[in-house]
Amino acid sequence: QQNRAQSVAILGAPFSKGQKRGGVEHGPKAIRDAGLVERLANHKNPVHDLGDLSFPYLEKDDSFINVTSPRTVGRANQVVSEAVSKAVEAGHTTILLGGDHSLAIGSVKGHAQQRPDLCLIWVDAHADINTPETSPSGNLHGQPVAFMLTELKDKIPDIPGFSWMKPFLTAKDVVYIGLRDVDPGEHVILKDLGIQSFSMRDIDKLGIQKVMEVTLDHLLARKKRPIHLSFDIDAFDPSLAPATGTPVNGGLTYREGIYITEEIHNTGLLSVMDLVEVNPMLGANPEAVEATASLAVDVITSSLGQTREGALAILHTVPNTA
Ligand code: HAR
Ligand code: MN
Ligand code: MN
Ligand code: MN
Repeated sequence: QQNRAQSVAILGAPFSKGQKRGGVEHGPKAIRDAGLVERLANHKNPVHDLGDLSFPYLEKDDSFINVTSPRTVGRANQVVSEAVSKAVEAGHTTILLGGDHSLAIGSVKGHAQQRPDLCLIWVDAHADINTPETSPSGNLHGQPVAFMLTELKDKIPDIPGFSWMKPFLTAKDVVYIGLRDVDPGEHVILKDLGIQSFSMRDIDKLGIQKVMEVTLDHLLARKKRPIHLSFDIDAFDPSLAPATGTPVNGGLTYREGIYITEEIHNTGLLSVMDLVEVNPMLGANPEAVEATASLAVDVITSSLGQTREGALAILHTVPNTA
């Protein structure tokens, strides 16, 4: 157990071109407005909000095969990759606020540049492991993991905008939690590569405690190494996280979600975290949006050590009355 206390960096990534619905680019603002920085005020180490990244606007970006906005997504991810790499190099535990989940390509890549031995925990209703050929939608937010894996190298055509990107992760370094909407091509890939994954059914059957035990054992038993947590808010049940682009019924409860992040915090190995797919334009009303953004804040603060037992022992004894 490594409990080296680290400073925290927050990076906003207001980006939506990995999918076709507007609004997810306002995710970083919604999460900040829900009080992220204030909620981290008691954090034992300095918290640096590095503001929002800016992404170049590309005027011409035709689809490639059926992949939408390849150059725009590729370029944005290059920006993300450099920013995450720099923040990790500076010694920060880094939090990337999305934006859509295509941003994980750059985030995990930038992280791996500094920590090539990292492992990846992907919490999501979706596996996001379509290749451009298997993708039913052409949306890159449904494909980021496929771009990372060395085993899928020959299955990924040369997409414009991605020449800077070479696969860098192997299937045994990845665990999925929360899956319940997996496309046929994705199912074959998960099975062929033997990727450790826990669907909602597995959580029902085993319980979240066992799921986390096996997850951390699978990734860390041989060697302690940095964790990249890529958390898609749609992993939660839509009753808790309605303001998101592709909600799927039967998701994580609040307690399951927070247990996942508490267990990850307790390893002392969390190094980079993405919190993606909060879309403040998709809630039925302001309360729905606020609930989703506030849940995102809870997930982040819990990953950084906020506990349900009572936080940060400032008082070591109960004060006596005078
Ligand atoms: N699997 C579908 C596709 O490839 C839907 C993906 C939805 N993705 C996200 N990220 N919201 O998890 O298009
Ligand atoms: Mn600093
Ligand atoms: Mn996702
Ligand atoms: Mn998802």
